[in-house]
Amino acid sequence: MITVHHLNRSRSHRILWLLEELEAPYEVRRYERNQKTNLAPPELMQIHPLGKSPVIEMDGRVISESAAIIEVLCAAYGPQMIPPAGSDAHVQHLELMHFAEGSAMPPILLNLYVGTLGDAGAPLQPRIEQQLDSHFTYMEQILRPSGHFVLDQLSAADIMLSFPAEIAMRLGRRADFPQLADFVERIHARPAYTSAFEKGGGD
Ligand SMILES: N[C@@H](CCC(=O)N[C@@H](CS)C(=O)NCC(=O)O)C(=O)O
Repeated sequence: MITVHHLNRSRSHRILWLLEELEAPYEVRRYERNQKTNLAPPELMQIHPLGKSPVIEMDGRVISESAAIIEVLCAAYGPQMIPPAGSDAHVQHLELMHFAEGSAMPPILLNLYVGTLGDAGAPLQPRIEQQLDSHFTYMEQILRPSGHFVLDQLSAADIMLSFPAEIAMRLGRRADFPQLADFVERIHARPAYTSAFEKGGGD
């Protein structure tokens, strides 16, 4: 049995969504963000020293980092979600699995944190805006006519990139990035996405 340590309004939705797509057996332990600080509760530190989510327990291992968790779950339950090793698509897929957290998320987080500084953060804002634009534009441009990032069907990269794409929409960038907006609409319409949302507590 897989246990998903799920924090509300977090990247761990990716994991619930994947598990629902793969119809894999799992249980969810839910954690709520502190209403004032928005941080994870200290109980998550008892599962993993970073105290963040997602974390899963599987086959006696505690596994963190959404991309790593997704790779492990696809290897066990959904090899069709990752292009065959040795293909061009596999290399592109690998890049995007890393791009999602390693490149797309840093400007999003900087925007969040620097935004709390008010005028003190103003000198950094142009660079942050430029980086947000550059990463969202890249995502917009590489979306395929099928509405997926790599294959013409759902892949693990689509699941990893769903989080920054949703944030682009929350930042009000729908009109600037219409392909990304369609992507977000389409994933939200998937039954597995909706049931993952409910399993996660609907928040
Ligand atoms: N790179 C990690 C990021 C994990 C992460 O930062 N999770 C956030 C939720 S989206 C978290 O747990 N934040 C709560 C906190 O930092 O207290 C991943 O992809 O899993």
